[in-house]
Amino acid sequence: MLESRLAQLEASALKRIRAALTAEELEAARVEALGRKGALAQASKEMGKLAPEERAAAGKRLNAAKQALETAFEARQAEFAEQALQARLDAEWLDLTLPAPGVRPGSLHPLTQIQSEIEDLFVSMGFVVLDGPEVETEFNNFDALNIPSDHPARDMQDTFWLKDGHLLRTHTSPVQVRGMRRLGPPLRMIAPGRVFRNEEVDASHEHTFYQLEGMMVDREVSIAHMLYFMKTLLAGIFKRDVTVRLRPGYFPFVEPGFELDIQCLICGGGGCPVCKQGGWVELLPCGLVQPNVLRLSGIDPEEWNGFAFGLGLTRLVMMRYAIDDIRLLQSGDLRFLKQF
Ligand code: FA5
Repeated sequence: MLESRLAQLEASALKRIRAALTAEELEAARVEALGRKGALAQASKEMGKLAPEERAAAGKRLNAAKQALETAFEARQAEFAEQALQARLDAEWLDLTLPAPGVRPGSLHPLTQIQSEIEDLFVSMGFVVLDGPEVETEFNNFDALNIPSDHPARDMQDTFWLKDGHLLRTHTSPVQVRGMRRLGPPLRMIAPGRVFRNEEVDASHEHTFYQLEGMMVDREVSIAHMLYFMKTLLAGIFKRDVTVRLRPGYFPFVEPGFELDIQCLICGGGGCPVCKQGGWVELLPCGLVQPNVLRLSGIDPEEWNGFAFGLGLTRLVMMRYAIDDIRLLQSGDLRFLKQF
């Protein structure tokens, strides 16, 4: 009797195992038939009540049923694993023939590009490229440039003062002073660098921007020399005719002093926020070096004279690439930088 029950039990458990559609259903079928309190365990307990001669045959039948169910269970489990693997392979399919996205090459910042072009140009004309500290002494930034402490010209450049009396240089002109003292005359130097001013930021004014100082000291330097180098500079950068105007300018360290303005290349001179609607952009102040400036750096103005200019490098970059807001240049915005 137990044997025929085992046969029935095996048949119905096999049916359930084979019909299981999910791992949960399969596990439930397994527990019911093969679990510790399952049907087979129950039947096994009943064996104790059988007569010894029946017990051997029933034991064999029980083992056979157990074997058959375990095999069916493992087979169904393997089918589920195979299905899961197939589903994953379908979902995670990769097309290895697609072209790779590629490495996007980096590029130099437009300021760095123009700076090195100007450096190459001036080096080819016998100039040296000098560097100076961004934290300067008051003496180098002002006094040595003929701007004494009570001089109103100091107010022209709003200064970031540091606690110990030093300052963040407001222009690259202190590098002239360092160059004259270190190298002496004759001297041809340029000095590109970052400068700082405590002023209101707008489309054409930054608190942190770049200038490029130029200076030549020799025995007979004239305004003609100065104009020659400045024209060569602009021709080298713009590679086409640009309209400039020269007007008198006041800087205590040059005499006479000039402002060289460029007709705004953003609006073509019609007026825009960059040129403050005036059509012209201040770009390249310059002049012949004030004798006092030479003297303060140990050069005899009876024997030597020179010219100097202070190019607004950031503004030059804006003009060359028609960038209509100076703030873009230091924004770190990749959408902007990717264009160069
Ligand atoms: C000076 O800084 C003088 N040291 C230049 C000089 C050197 C004159 C040698 C004579 C001889 P100025 O303050 O004008 O001058 O600045 C020079 C240039 O820097 C300006 O023409 C302008 O192009 C640029 N500039 C000035 N302020 C800013 C600013 N806030 N943001 C961006 N560019 C500026």
